[in-house]
Amino acid sequence: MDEKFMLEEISKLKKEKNIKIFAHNYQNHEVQQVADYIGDSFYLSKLSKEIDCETVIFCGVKFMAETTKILSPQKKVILPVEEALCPMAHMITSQDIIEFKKHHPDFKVVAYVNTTTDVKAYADVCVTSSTAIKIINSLEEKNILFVPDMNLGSYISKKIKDKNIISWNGYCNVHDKVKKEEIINIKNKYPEVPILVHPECREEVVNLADFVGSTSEIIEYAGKLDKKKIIIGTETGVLHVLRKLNPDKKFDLLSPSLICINMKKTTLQDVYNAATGKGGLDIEIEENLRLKALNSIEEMIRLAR
Ligand code: CIZ
Ligand code: SF4
Repeated sequence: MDEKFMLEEISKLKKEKNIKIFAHNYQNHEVQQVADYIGDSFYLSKLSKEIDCETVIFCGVKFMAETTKILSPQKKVILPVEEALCPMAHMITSQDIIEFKKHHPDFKVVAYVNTTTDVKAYADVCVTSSTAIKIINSLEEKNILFVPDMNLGSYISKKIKDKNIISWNGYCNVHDKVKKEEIINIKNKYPEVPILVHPECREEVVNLADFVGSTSEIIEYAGKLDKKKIIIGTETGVLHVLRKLNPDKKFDLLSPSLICINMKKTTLQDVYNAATGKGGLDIEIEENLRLKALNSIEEMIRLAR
């Protein structure tokens, strides 16, 4: 279908049906251009409650749309592409947590938001990459099980020395692919150019970076840096946001492997189909499960303040 036609129709349907479009920083440019709000999962989670609308079309992966539904069940929440899943979110199950707690009753379970609703229901608190350190620091418990990302877990445990943090063995198959040799090569080639990476990258990559942070932290830091060229070590979608905010700076990707196929599944056509009501997944969550998962998400929002 013609892009101009879809853009106009989406804009009309947004008004007619009181729809807001949320897009994660990792989405395609064509999707970001129709979004009312673009950001990381923490920002978009908080907005889910604050924004008054009938329908949210959530362009991201399924756990993100589910988080919006958990926080704001009266809204219709549509994930444009049902198959847009985060593989890392499926590297731990609620049964794994139940088993762990049975043997380690003195541990607090901290779940990265990149988890299923089922896992969130059994976790004590959720965190995002932009809030993890603050939230874990504020917990009274010394013993922490962090699930599911081992790379983010190892980064956090290096930053928080006075806690005993055990990580699950999950990983993001996009960030974890970046090799130490790639960052060494870039550093040798452009010694003056700062490299900003996401903590979902391996420890050996994170150790060589000039800055480590979530997408929102990378965007903020890059904006303040007085440099003409910056290398980015997170999913390529962030480059759209960075280039729009900093037209005078040049941004390159640390590695060609930084493309999340799940984040790229959503196209403008899918957003259009979702807006017309003819496509996408209408997120539904069983009420008891929703209330259990809501606890750990609300705890995240409270502790991140
Ligand atoms: O928290 C998020 O939205 C993710 C998945 C990455 C980031 O750092 O923003
Ligand atoms: Fe999941 Fe990694 Fe894709 Fe983010 S970039 S959605 S963590 S697979």
